[in-house]
Amino acid sequence: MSNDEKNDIEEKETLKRTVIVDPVTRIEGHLRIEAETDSNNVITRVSSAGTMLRGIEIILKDRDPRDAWAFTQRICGVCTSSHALTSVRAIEDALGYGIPVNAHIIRNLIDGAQFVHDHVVHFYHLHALDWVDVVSALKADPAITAGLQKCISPDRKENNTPAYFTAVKTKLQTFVDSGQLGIFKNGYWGHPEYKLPPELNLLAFAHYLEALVWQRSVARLHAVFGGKNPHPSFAVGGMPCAFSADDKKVISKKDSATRLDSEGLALVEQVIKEMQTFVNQVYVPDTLAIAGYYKDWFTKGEGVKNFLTYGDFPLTSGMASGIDQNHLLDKFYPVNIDPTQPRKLFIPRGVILDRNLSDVQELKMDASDEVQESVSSSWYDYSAGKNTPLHPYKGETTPNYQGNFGPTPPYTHLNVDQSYSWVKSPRWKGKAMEVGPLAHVLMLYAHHDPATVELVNKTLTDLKLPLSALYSTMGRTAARTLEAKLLADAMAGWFTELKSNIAAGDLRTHNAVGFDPSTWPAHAEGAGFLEAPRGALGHWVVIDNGKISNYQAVVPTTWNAGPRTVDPITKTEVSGPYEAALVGHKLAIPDQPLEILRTIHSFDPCMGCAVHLMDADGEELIQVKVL
Ligand code: NFE
Ligand code: MG
Repeated sequence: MSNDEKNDIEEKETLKRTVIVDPVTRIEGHLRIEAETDSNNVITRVSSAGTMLRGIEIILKDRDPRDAWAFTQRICGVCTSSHALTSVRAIEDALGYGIPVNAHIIRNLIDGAQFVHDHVVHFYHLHALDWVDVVSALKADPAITAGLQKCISPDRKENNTPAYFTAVKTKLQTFVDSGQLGIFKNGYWGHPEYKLPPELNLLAFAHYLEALVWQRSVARLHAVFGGKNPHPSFAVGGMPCAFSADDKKVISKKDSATRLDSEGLALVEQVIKEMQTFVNQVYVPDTLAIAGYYKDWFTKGEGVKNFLTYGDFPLTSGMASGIDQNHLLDKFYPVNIDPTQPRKLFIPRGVILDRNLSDVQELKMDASDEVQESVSSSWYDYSAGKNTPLHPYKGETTPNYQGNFGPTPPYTHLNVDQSYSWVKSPRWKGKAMEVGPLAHVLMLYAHHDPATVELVNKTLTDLKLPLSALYSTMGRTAARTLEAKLLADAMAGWFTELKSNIAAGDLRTHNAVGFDPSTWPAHAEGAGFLEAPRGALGHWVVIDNGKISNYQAVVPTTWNAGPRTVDPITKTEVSGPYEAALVGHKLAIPDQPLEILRTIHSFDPCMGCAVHLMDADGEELIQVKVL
């Protein structure tokens, strides 16, 4: 090798660097990404680290299981209903409660509303600014913007005039002129990777503002059924709301003192329509328009190629009225991949391995060798040893930061070859799994759900893309949009079912039978499941002598953000979905790692959910350094 060549290599070595994004903003909680790059600024290895610790699982020990939902709900204020619903299902599974058919429907409506609300907020307020250059919108022609909206959303009759977009532009100009960009301050405005024309940037900014108003309005569905939002109320055994079939009829005491009447139901119907209108006329067209300018993002950011769903939204059509004793978990919801058989869950349960949609694997939540959590790269200990993953029934939550290579702050790097995160690493049979909207849409597609197949195929045809385009950053983002539409439409159907049940005289929303702890077994175990907006959520509970003896929540963002593990058979490194998705990204400007944000945001992280633990003494454990 000549000296020149040697110098060249040495120079390239010095150009290698680790790009650190800490904290990743426009997410919930604290996430740090350490991305190692080569001399061409291409990412070669990534470490995803949750840098925050909280403590719900420990707090639940020795409590009454009927109260668990209220505690677990405080894991997160973003998925405001998800943990509560998963928790009541876990307790119902453990104790063998059936719930009324109407309670299924109300839960579906609350959960569905959570999805549609959360997805719109994520798209406009958390993720869009990775694609939309707000400052460029100042160059837009309002008349062309109005024409653009008429073109991509012809059904929209309001907010579509040049005057409207002039007013939006003035608002933005005033904001910028004030010198206080506020929440827009740290954007990489002017970055060459922003590709939208100014008019599309202005249109998206207008919808950013509209979505703020819309999300407040549609949150009312939760308040009607659950008393408030965030954190609507739930109950083991059903739902804590009672119906009145006829407003004028005197309700007997046994039916309940507080009741939901025709006015409340009319409001629910109105909210579902508001959801469908905004999704159909704004969210879907905006996603397609923006995606059309970023087609290269349909070929990068894939991740681990494996997808997992627990399934959700029990389908009640055809169920006898009254109490449904058969809703409990695995035993009654086996994987159902025969498209000729009616599904029992709107989103089916299963595992897709290596993109293979024609061979969905069965998943059992209570099988000890399927779902497991590893702490081999996390700041915890397990009594059987750090490298022995545990099924959640046997799960342990023993933080150990200093003994597990947590660096003393202030630090510049984590010990990424040792332990480097507060997030555990959930695995299915040792494999990393992506959960979330893309997993949902793929699972529906694999089950030949007619609405999904039609919507996905039409979207891909419009964008002139193959099915494989879904396995990407933009595919993940588009899947989120499409499932918001699928769910808003499904909600309208579920609401019709609820109304006809009420009209037929079935007013039951709660099953009090079995509520007395003296009737419970001395030992019981149960698993609750749900699809949250960010993916598969499971709670596992062990009840001994009427009290919780172990409680483990394995959360969507834990699946996606968890750190590396070692494959038990091949002994090779298994990256988590965030880590795998970022490898191969080329950073146009390493100091402005917009590409990292695009892919990480496409998963919609919620680190509060992912690390639901806390330091019992409330002491500062890590000082987060913004680099
Ligand atoms: Ni904190 Fe959550 C959702 C749950 S996330 S937002 O969706 O469960 O991992
Ligand atoms: Mg947990």
